[in-house]
Amino acid sequence: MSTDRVPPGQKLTEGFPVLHYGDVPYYRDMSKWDLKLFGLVEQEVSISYKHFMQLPRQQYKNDIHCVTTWSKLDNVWEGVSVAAVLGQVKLLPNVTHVMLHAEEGWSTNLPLADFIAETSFFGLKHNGELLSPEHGYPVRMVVPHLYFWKSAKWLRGVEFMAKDKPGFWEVNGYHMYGDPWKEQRYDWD
Ligand SMILES: Nc1nc2c(c(=O)[nH]1)N[C@H]1C(S)=C(S)[C@@H](COP(=O)(O)O)O[C@H]1N2
Ligand SMILES: [Mo]
Repeated sequence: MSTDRVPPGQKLTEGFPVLHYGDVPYYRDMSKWDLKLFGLVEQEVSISYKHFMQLPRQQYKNDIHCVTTWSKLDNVWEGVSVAAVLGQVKLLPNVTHVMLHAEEGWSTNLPLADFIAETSFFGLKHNGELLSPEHGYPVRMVVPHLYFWKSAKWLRGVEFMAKDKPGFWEVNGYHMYGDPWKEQRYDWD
């Protein structure tokens, strides 16, 4: 049994539900895509699609937990480490939190320590397949130790900040941190 891997209030699913606010972006011209690293950095950086695809990749295996109570075990991913991306930029010493910025102004916040955890990464493939448009193509964040809403699909920017600030769902009552093992679903949990 895998109950020790399923946080309280969660149920296992075999499928891969699609959940988001707004429209799925369909890209035609990847030369227009970039990932911006900005905020409290020595110099802002824009990583092109071509450059991002040349960064070293690793395999990751994890379990994911959505706040709407589904969990999915044993996901295999291919992705770029946070260390490889941070190698492109110099952070100022006062950075404590990051805001992940996705297409259409969607965002989510997390502490720097959780962003740079060895288990967090920039996902490109899931279970052997390129991410589908619905699941975040071309690049989504994956932060498996927090509820899955912190794993921004269609990532376009990482903002480095000196204090915490609520992102899109957090403004609407979702928890600022979102630890599934403590059931931090909403800000009153
Ligand atoms: N850009 C963006 N990323 C997002 C969301 C969103 O609305 N927009 N929803 C989040 C939520 S609530 C969940 S549960 C997961 C769902 O990812 P999936 O559709 O690949 O299962 O994406 C997260 N990332
Ligand atoms: Mo979610």
